[in-house]
Amino acid sequence: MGSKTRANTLKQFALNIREVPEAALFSHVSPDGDCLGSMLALGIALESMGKKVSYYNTSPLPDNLKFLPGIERISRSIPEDLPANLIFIDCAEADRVDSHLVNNCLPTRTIFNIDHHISNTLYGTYNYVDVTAAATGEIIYSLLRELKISITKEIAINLYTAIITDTGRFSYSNTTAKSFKIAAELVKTGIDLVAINNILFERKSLAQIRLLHKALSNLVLLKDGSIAVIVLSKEDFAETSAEENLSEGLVNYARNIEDVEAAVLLKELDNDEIKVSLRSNSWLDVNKVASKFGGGGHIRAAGCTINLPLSEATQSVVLALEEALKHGRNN
Ligand SMILES: [Mn+2]
Repeated sequence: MGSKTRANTLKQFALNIREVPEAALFSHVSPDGDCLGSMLALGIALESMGKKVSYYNTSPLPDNLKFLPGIERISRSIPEDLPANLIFIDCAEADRVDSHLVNNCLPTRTIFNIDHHISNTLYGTYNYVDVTAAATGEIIYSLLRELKISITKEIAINLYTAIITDTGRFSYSNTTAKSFKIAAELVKTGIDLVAINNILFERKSLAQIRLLHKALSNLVLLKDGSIAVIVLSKEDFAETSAEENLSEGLVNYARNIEDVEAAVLLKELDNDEIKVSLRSNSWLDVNKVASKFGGGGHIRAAGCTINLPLSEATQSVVLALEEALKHGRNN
């Protein structure tokens, strides 16, 4: 896959950002290490340039990301009187932030769209979408270099977190030499790798372990073991006292089973929406499968939200995966 940097050069994007006196920063719902780390790193950098910055994310923040420098600055509610410039970080679509915001403010604001999702809809006034970046954090690093910002420890912790979470500690297929090079520069600032890794990947709450237990007992294999499905109902979350965001990464247990090509985790949320995470191992394009349900993401990792009862949503997704697997094999 060649470079698919779209719509603006990084240099032009940096020039445009440099002119902004004040900006509101947004990252996607169900936040992860990449969207929050990237947003905070960029915000801290813009503040060091003397700009006024505000930070928004409408979801509860995962406990294991609460160590990120600056995270206490993020507000959950979005005010009506937003500044003229809005920066969307790691969001494939603008309504990954908030549909109210999209309907009410976007037409009257200048939107900066910084992302690495192949499904990005280029909704910004300025778009910088690099699908070869393993994490949006890599793009932010290059942008800060372009802006001649010196990388402080606070920025480095945020960007390192962005990269190691989206690359699965440099193990997913999106990992490149550039991921390592940027990480090496970040490590030079003296960040505590052991502590960051422990918080992000090792330490678990009891509720998380209970949810893992549920997920593994609910796991089923279909189609000669090529599809692995985990379903988590509202009752499963209630019984384990686990918040929805503690299911992060559980889909990997399904994907990790030998001979599985497609793995899916379906979660029933409080508002009766079904949140779906899709993964593939070696060839299936799950971005395509997710897009059938109005979602998207990456080729090996994508997601969507379905407004159907849990069992029907499960059936539809499994059917779509079966068809995609059959189609692929016949090619
Ligand atoms: Mn990302």
